Amino acid sequence: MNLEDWYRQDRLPHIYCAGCGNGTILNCTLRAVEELDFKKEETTFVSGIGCSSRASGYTSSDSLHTTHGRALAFATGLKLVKPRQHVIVFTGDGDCSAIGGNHFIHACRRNIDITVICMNNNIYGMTGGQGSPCTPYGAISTTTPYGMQEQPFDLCKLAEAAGANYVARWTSFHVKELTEAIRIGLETPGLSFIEVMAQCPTSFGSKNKMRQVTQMIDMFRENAVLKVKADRDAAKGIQLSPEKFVVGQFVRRKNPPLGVEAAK
Ligand SMILES: Cc1ncc(C[n+]2csc(CCOP(=O)(O)OP(=O)(O)O)c2C)c(N)n1
Ligand code: SF4
Repeated sequence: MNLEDWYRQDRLPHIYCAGCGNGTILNCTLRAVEELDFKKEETTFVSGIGCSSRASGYTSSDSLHTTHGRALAFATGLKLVKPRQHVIVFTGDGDCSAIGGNHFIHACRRNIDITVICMNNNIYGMTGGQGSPCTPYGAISTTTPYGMQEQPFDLCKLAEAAGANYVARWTSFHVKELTEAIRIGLETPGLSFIEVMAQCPTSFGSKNKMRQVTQMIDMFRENAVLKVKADRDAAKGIQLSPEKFVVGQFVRRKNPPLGVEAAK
């Protein structure tokens, strides 16, 4: 199997807007799956509803395109019934942390052996750009025309605190690091959570002075701070400025997972 074989060709062309970050993230995921030499019949992609969640429909193995916010519930059921199956979830920041927020914390607490890839574009992209629990403070969305007045979730801190065995954050700019993180996530027993900051030029960039795709990519490149540097700065008492965010691996541990077949 090569990378192209993992795409469901008869579903192309895809629905994504020109310059959307989701395609890059799907490609990094399929590359990681291909590098690990997974077999189609042993791999299932699961997703909820949203632009991000459409990704599962473009894969050539079995996939479940479920209901909004419920991907992790479907994925948990699947993994418990078929513990040998590689179960990979595509979700959006709204799908994962708003309507699906409770499933998210409990999937992490259970440490169910699945890999969750959250395409965080800071808003509800599919429905026209409403604010989500991940909309940055002050950002414009259709439901926050004067700027978001609530603080956003840090999804990685949430996943780590709730019990996930592997947690990392990258962006759609960091394709090599992202592919590597997904590969490590797939190899780590227990819940692996990979948050990917993704550009949505249509519903987010256009309202936040980043009409051009390149402006969003530049923003990722300039504002992403490697975890080692952030830790070094924190030790010196230097605070991260509000527009910056940390990327890298936050946790990789061996807490007992759920859904891993017991050794006979
Ligand atoms: C139960 C239910 N409520 C609301 C919707 C409408 N809806 C579809 S996608 C979506 C938001 C998707 O946002 P996100 O998960 O962040 O994904 P994105 O489109 O940004 O990738 C909403 C509210 C729905 N399909 N089902
Ligand atoms: S609305 Fe945004 S997230 Fe959805 S396909 Fe278009 S650019 Fe991508």
